[in-house]
Amino acid sequence: MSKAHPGAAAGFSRRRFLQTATLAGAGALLARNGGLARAAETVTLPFANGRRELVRFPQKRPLILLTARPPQLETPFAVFNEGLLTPNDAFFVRYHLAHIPTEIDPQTFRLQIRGQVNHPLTLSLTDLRTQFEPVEIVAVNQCSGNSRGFFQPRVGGGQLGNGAMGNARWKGVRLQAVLAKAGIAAGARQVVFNGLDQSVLEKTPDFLKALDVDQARDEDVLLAYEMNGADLPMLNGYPLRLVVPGHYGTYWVKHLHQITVVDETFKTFWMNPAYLIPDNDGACVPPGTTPTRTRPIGRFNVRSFITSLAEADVVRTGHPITVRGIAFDGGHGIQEILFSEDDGHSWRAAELGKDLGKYSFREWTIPFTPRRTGAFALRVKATNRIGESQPLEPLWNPAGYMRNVVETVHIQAA
Ligand SMILES: Nc1nc2c(c(=O)[nH]1)N[C@H]1C(S)=C(S)[C@@H](COP(=O)(O)O)O[C@H]1N2
Ligand SMILES: [Mo]
Repeated sequence: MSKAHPGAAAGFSRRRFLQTATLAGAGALLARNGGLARAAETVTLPFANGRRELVRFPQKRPLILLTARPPQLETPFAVFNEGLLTPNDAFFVRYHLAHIPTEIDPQTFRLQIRGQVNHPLTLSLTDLRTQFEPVEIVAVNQCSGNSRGFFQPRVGGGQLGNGAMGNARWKGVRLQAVLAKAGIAAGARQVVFNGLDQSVLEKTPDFLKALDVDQARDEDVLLAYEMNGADLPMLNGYPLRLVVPGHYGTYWVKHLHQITVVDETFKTFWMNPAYLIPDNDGACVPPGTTPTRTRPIGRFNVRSFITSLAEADVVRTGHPITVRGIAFDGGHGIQEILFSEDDGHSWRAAELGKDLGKYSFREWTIPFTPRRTGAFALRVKATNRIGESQPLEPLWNPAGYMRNVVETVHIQAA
């Protein structure tokens, strides 16, 4: 754990020191099961068994604990009202396998590109930074199971509130450019991505994800080494992760160290049976039933949230306020936000805020004056540029993926 002594090597960069130091800390912390730095606080997500501890992991502020091994942490929802970019220390964390890296030496780290390519490559982080054009893109990362805890009837899996999402400015190089340098051989079908994390039990399959070659060649898919202007936090994939804008987080492989081009549709547990959705428009089936046809999960559906008011907040009657929130979709961009102060009976158009790109959270605001005392059910509904919107009633599927019902926040005016 202490193989790197910051003082030992001349010219050791401060960044390297900080990274190494933090990761050593992470290792110690994560190894001591139950020895996590516990904040005294808990939060209660608004569904049965929603009580959660707030826990501080390395490089993170206190986040909502779902599981400690592997780390699964949710962003407290109030963070989404602080700004359009989710700070690195507040960004959610999702892992499938318990053996996660806690220390990675950026000097010896290598990314391998192999398989059905004309020139297999082995690239250092410096190679990536110097041989390819740097690209930045603001994009939402969201877990397929974000908001699963709200499913009725309840479904198995991590009972998440709405905090398994985040928006960041990712910097890296185009996967397209790296694949072009390696030269994809004729007949190649898919590109498979492997991260450094491993399962503890032999029978748990390694976390491998695949994209079709065409998708992998999309100019927006990045190999990212920075997030919001800093190195990726360890728990978000240091030193390199895949960024697949508009697509669910399951494809955003962290600690990415191996890219294999294959001439088949790759079969891995994490592509099938995991992460399959009903093969229809709403990715839904009648509650309690099993889909007959499925397909791999893909792009985000449209979502929108009120961030400036929370459930049970009290506002002053007759006092004008600005209600604010965020919306996003799978990469077409948000066209319109409608706001209702009467539980969806009437709607008004909200004003859209700054456009940080079609994959980003889009801010919206609307003036609201409660003209009477009592309960108000505020709702928000977004539509994207190709006319996709959100259902007024929740759709259901057995894995609890892709929730995107029109959200409601109940407040009181007094
Ligand atoms: N190596 C690795 N990458 C991974 C995963 C994982 O378990 N291992 N989980 C994926 C899933 S399901 C999600 S939702 C995102 C979460 O990204 P984050 O932890 O940076 O928020 O990482 C993805 N990349
Ligand atoms: Mo996920």
